[in-house]
Formats: sequence, C-alpha cells, structure tokens
Amino acid sequence: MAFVDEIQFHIRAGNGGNGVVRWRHEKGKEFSGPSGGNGGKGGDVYIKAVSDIGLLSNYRNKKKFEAENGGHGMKDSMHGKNGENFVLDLPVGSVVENLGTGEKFRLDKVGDTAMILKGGRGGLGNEFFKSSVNTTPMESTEGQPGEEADFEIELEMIADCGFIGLPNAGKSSLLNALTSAKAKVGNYAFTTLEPNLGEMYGFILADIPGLIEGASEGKGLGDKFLKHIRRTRLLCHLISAENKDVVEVYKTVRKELLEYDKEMKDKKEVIVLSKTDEIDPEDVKKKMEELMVFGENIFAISVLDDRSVKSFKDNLVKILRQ
Ligand SMILES: Nc1nc2c(ncn2[C@@H]2O[C@H](COP(=O)(O)OP(=O)(O)OP(=O)(O)O)[C@@H](O)[C@H]2O)c(=O)[nH]1
Ligand SMILES: [Mg+2]
Repeated sequence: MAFVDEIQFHIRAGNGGNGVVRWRHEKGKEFSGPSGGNGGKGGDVYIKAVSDIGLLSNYRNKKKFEAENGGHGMKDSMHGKNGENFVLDLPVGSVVENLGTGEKFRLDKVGDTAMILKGGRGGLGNEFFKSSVNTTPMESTEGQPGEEADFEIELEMIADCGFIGLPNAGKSSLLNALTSAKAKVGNYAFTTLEPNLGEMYGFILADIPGLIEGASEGKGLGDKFLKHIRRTRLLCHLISAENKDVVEVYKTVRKELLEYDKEMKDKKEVIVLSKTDEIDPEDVKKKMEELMVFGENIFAISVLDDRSVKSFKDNLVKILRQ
C-alpha cells in the first residue's frame, strides 16, 4: 500500500440544536407557562496523535469528517442532547493546517491533542426567556452552526536520525543491518521510493529516497521526502567508497540539503563511508582522511563486515543518547 504523507479533508463541527417554543399543560389550568427546552451544543472536533505512521493511508478514500449535531430542545423543559465530539486520530508528526484561517497545529508527541473546530452553541427555548415581566415568551433561538473548514494534513515524520546520500549509497542496506526493517535493496538508483523506518534501541531511523543534484528543485525523488528529515536530530550521511571523489559527492548532497532548507545546517551529522569492502584498505584510509575536514564523526562501514556495523551501531547509539 502506498505511503500517504499528505491529505486534505473537509471537517465540520456539530451544529447546535434549536431551542423550541412549548407550553406547559397542567390539569385545571388553561395555560401554565413556557416549557420549551434549549438545544444541545454541537460536538467539537479534536485531533489526536497516535503512533501509527502509516495511518493516513487508511483515510485515502475519506473526504469528510464531522462531529455530531446537538439535539433540539423539547417539551417539558427538556434540553437537547449535546453532540458527541469527534476525535480524528493522526500519525505523530502530523502538521494540520486550517486552510481557511491558516492556523497550524503540530502533533509532536503520541497523545498530543488539540481542538481544531468548535461545535455550535445550542439555541434557547422559550422557557429561558421567562421573566416577571414576560411570563409567556414566544421567543426561541436557533442553534449556531458548527465551525467548518478545509484542512491539509502533512506528515513530517519525527525520526531521531535520517539517512541521506546519493542513490545506491547503501542507505537501505544499512537501515536493515541496524534495525529489523526490511527495506528493499537494489543495485540501481531509486530503489527506495518511499521512506522506510526502523527502530534501534528505541531510536527511530528513517531512510529516505536518494538525493541527486537538483533534488531541491524537484529532480529525482528525494526532495519530496526531505521534509521527513527536517525535524530529525541527527543526519547520517552515507557516501559510497566506490566514488572516486568522495568530497565532491559529500558537497553535492549537502548543497541540495541546504538549498532545500538552510536550517539543516545546524543539524548534527555523522558521515559514513559505506561499501568499504569494495576498495583497498589504503584507499579507505585516504578517503576517510579526505572526509575528516567536514566533521569529527566519520565512520567506515561495510554491511558485509558485521564488526564494522556493530561498531557503528554502538557509536550511533552513543551519539543519539547525548
Ligand atoms: N559490496 C557492498 N555492497 C553494498 C553495501 N551496502 C549496500 N550494498 C549494495 O549496494 C546497492 C545499493 O544498496 P541500497 O541499500 O539499495 O542503496 P540505497 O542508498 O538505499 O539506494 P536508493 O534507495 O536507490 O537511494 C545494493 O546492491 C546493495 O546490495 C556494502 O557495504 N558493500
Ligand atoms: Mg534505498
């Protein structure tokens, strides 16, 4: 099933029920005063963050949601029932925008909730208007309509660490080696078409499609998914040792990243020289040295070498725990 990370809905809160005009009928009395009840309040609409990252795909065929309307007032001073609130479950990391007002809600933690639309107030029945000067009010009011709006929901996954790099750098292979994820791996560019997530000691790692030159302008696939790493704490930048000029490759990917979002610059980054089994050990050393100028956290790995993966994993966990 396709991964859905953007969706629009029309959502409506419940209308308030109407107040009514009714009269009390008591035995022996021709007329004994107003008894029309008030309308109930319309249900409010809430959003709530749940942990299921794939949840938006369940809503693919949904266009509308609404909370329950309030009941109308009734005779014998009975008020209408309040409409039930509606709670829309959304994956944690969702950013919900009211397209009418521009107001944005962010669901950062599982369990976060927010009210996004208010139900209409119930109308007033004629009994409400009774007073010493008006004992037979003919008046009642209608319920207020519930708020409604179009919403856009965008999922910005909140992974702890995001894997970036050119296509074919070995990102998905490393995700599979570090976690129990079963991301598709292939010896060609753009094997990964949608983000993959894996968990490592409670940390969420996200593997996104490869970035290419021009990605920030929409080339390839990567830019569509860059938003998913916008909020990660740590970037893990993979560069295949097969590249002759690893410095050039590093710069290409960094350039796309920063062109997409300047703030990515402040993110902590680890650099991984991947597929080291493909070249001679002396060349590994040389390429590592070339990359040293870009940071202090540089690792050499080959997914064919369990020791290198284990050592990287220990270091990554340490960095993530800082
Ligand atoms: N020799 C060797 N091959 C590797 C290593 N890691 C990955 N590969 C191979 O490199 C190819 C690409 O690996 P992927 O993990 O699919 O690369 P990716 O970066 O996820 O690629 P995209 O999803 O296309 O961006 C596959 O054929 C892998 O088997 C490694 O450490 N050593
Ligand atoms: Mg991949």
